[in-house]
Amino acid sequence: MRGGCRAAHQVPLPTYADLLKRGDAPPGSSWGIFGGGDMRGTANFLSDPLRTKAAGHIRSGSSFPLQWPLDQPQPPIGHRGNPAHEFFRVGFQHRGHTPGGDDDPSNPRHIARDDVVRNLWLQGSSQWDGLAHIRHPVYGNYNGIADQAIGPPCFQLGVDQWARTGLIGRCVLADIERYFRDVDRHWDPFDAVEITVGIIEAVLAAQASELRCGDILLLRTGWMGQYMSAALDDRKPELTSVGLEGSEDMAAFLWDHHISAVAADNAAVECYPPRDPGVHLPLHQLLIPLLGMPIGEFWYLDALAADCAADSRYEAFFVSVPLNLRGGIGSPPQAVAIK
Ligand code: UVW
Repeated sequence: MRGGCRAAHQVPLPTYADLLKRGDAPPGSSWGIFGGGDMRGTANFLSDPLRTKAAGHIRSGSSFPLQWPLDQPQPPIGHRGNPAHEFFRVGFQHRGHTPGGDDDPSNPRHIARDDVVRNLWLQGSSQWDGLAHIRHPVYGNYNGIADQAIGPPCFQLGVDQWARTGLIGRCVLADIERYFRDVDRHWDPFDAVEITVGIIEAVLAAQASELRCGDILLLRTGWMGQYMSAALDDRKPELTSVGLEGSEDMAAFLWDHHISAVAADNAAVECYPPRDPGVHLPLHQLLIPLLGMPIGEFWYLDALAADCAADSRYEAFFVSVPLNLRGGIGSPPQAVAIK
């Protein structure tokens, strides 16, 4: 039990080992711990005192946006498509506007433009996976929320639950790619190799980084940088990726450090494809529906990582304001780290 979490919740939190013994809720779940009707999960660690303390990490004021453009990666990975951004001239009539104004710049009624993004897959680019993204095959959705409550007309368990306060706190970057380069060990982000708890601990120790209650853990694998630096014709959208081990050990590490969210620059945070082809996205199953932990994918971490390596400070103030989209399954992170 860490002090910051006691301050936020007043009661000691159970360990992951305790959670695995639960008889009143699915084993390994945090259901009920943040309240019976809770739909925010581990984002509840991000309390007012924690945000205030996190702001103390701003020293230089340098800011690092953490997402790629909405239409990247290109080509899109898996079944997700390309967004189409369309622009419109808007003609003003006496009582309002009408779309479809002509392109004549001298027409005094046509001073406005609108735009629309069609086919925007909220899981296609840098994103948060919301808590409705994954249902556990046995136990269902986080906190026992019924399937019928997801999407219209109830719109429960959406990213709008996080938009109300934002996801704001302290982030810690674990630069795994740099660690492997520094110790001269082979590292190819396209290998389906599992990152174990031991590897994360070694990276954090090499950086002299410590995790605290409520931290947003950012994992840089180098996957997106490698994908995006290849020539367009050479990019292979069938996914193989280094990533976190999909195990209870990993879930225990994240829960017992009271991590509020975990995000990476790869496609699934976890290793893909999974070791056991019969279990799809095993870490997603342990984190999203059982623990209620936000997962961020396809993030842009390279500029932040370069700055952290330059000043040996791997912690920053972190602000993310997901879309206020009722019931949204995912959202661009709209995230920035400020050092
Ligand atoms: C994959 O598609 C691999 O992961 P997610 O559904 O979380 O985006």
